[in-house]
Amino acid sequence: MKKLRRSLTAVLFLCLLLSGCGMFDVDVEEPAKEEEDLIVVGFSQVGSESVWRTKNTASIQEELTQENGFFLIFANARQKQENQIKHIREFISQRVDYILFSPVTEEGWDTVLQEAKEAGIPVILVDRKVDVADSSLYTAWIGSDMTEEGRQAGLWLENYEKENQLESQQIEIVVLQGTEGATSTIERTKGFHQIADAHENWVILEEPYADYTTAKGEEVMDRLLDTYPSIDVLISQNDDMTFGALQAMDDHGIKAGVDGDVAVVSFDAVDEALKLVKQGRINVDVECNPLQGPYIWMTLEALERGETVSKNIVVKERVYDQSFFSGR
Ligand code: GZL
Ligand code: ZN
Repeated sequence: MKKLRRSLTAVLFLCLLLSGCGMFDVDVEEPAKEEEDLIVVGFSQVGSESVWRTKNTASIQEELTQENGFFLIFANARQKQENQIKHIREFISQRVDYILFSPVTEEGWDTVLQEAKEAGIPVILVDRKVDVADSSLYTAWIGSDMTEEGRQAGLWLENYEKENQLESQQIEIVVLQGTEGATSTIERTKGFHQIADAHENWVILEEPYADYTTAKGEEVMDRLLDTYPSIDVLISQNDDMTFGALQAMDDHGIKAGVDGDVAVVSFDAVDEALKLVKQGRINVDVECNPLQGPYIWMTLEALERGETVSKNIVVKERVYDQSFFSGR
């Protein structure tokens, strides 16, 4: 019945248009699907703390469009869990078809996700994960293997140590961690330590949190530079914090990057950071792919067809080191 109504609407729309403006060669926009035909998705996003997050939001908004059959209700949580819990409760009262959210941190979701389950609304996690007792509280998680990202940073440092014959020297490392309790922070730290802990000459001086923002990255890196006179390596868990840390190093008259005083390892690999890799200000950038929109679209379409989807859907990504630009 719905399909019949839609095609009648389209024909009527076309007639009105052509009769109104004659037989011009206009490309007739298909009228957006009737509101009630659309799949309503409530999306609570972490915030807009980083370039990566902005790209992630854009990727999802570009796929969950009315043309693709969706009505997207977007909410920005400004990096606060209480805002996300409020969003989810609003989505439940609006009786959306799906709840999509990237949990700012992993703990504290059991109650509100139980409410979504009792309301019969499937929950899709994107990017970050939740630590809940009952994994049936969400249908699927779509994101990156961030433990592997952390390992890649460690493997690059192993190679750097070999290439510069540093195996017998003490390598002093500082780590700018992202938001405390976030999956990306937990897993990147875990992955890096899986490699670092095998090297007793790698000394991790301090691993403070800097919340994935440029301002915090600069502030924390400034304090680290004031505290530790001989930092050899910075591991920074996203490019936005790296931008701030580079500013702090400039202020301290310290050369960052290739042939510098401090080697810089970053994560996300956003365009602005890749330019700095090319310039040698950042030695290596471990990509975290923000383009999760298509994966989410495909997952929702499969669920709409009544198909089961895998619990964990991992997106593809790579590492951008100096060889990427020198073609070696
Ligand atoms: C990674 C994502 C992280 C990014 C940061 O999947 O959770 O959060 O690395 C963002 O830029 O703030
Ligand atoms: Zn200082």
